[in-house]
Amino acid sequence: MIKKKIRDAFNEQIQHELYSAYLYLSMAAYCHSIGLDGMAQWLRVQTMEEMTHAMKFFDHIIERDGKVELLPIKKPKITWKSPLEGFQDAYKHEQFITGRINELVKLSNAEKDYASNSLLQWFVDEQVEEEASASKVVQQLEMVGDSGNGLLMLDRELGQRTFTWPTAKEGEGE
Ligand code: OFO
Repeated sequence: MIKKKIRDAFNEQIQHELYSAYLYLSMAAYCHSIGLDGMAQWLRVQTMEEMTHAMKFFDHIIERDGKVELLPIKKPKITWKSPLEGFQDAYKHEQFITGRINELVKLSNAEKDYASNSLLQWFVDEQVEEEASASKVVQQLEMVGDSGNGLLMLDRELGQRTFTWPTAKEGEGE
């Protein structure tokens, strides 16, 4: 059975991951509103990924006989000055999430919870990718600057991103 301390921290992490989904979905709506449907597609895929992150914590709590308690999710920002500002916010947010994951690793070590630790190792690796992909888009947007053509080309490229549901094994957080 999962310890209360870890369970409470994982319930909070579900809230953070769902907030991530909310933030990306809000950015997707913003990108649609300014005609950048490719960026919106990238962000919609990211929203789905965040849902799978939340579900990994959800499943872990349930499998270890813990109680899932869904916490309120705050309203995300709904508009940005530019896509660049939006992706800069996303990058900052991913750095915040990395910090949360690191705190969870520390907690699971202190509590000698090896099962949680194993789950968290997946997130440690995932956060490297999460930060890298947000930062890459920030860099590309900085390069494009005010060029409308450049922005349209980047929009087309980001629009290629697709979402695939994790396999049963990944979905179980193993
Ligand atoms: Fe769940 O990794 Fe992004 O926020």
